[in-house]
Amino acid sequence: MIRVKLGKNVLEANDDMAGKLKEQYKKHNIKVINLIGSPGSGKTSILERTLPEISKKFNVAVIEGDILTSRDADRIKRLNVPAVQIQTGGSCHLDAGMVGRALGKVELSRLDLIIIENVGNLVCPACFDLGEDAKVVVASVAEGSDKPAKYPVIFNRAKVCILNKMDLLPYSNFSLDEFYKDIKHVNPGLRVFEVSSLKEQGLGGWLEWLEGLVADGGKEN
Ligand SMILES: Nc1nc2c(ncn2[C@@H]2O[C@H](COP(=O)(O)OP(=O)(O)OP(=O)(O)O)[C@@H](O)[C@H]2O)c(=O)[nH]1
Ligand SMILES: [Mg+2]
Repeated sequence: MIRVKLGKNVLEANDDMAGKLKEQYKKHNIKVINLIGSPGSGKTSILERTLPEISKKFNVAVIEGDILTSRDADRIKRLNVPAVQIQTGGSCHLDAGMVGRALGKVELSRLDLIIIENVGNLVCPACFDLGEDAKVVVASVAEGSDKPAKYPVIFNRAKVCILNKMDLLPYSNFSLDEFYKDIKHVNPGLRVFEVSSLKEQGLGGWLEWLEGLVADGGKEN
């Protein structure tokens, strides 16, 4: 009983803070993506393919969430894209307070888009609003096709799913039929883009969707 109450209070406090973040994003006309997926599903690899393209049209910054290390932020900075690393020190998700503090380290007035790469986890990040315009869930062929059925909350709350590592399809028992059947059940409106970030394949639809989101109110160069 007490555990339920505490959980509710934590989420309510987070929602209050997320509301403040939303106001900040709106004031500066910035679109925000919350990228969520299992460890190793390819979130940073997708960013490494996405950022060089989206940066041609829009000013982007990345907020990276990890338990330890700044390795993902270092990968993003190599692309000359501003990146702030949040080290949660153990927490399995980012919360709105952490993101609020990270925002102090980016130049909001010149940005059109912030992409937040959440801590690798399909469970907790789904419940913590970061004030984003869209949650994007990254699944991968290597994880198996049953993930939408087993982790329905994130697949339900996401606007887009990137199914990564499609190059591994011939070498795995991943069933596209099962994957899409479960998605239809959990979130029939979910847009799915099948990609291989390794082989740079299938990224066009995703980039088009992202550019469309930012152009809808962005400060185009
Ligand atoms: N075969 C294949 N491997 C990929 C693909 N995308 C990423 N990888 C590999 O998967 C591994 C994990 O990729 P990351 O991009 O670091 O994954 P991540 O989701 O950011 O991982 P965390 O931040 O630790 O949660 C790396 O070895 C990548 O090279 C892909 O499309 N195909
Ligand atoms: Mg990563």
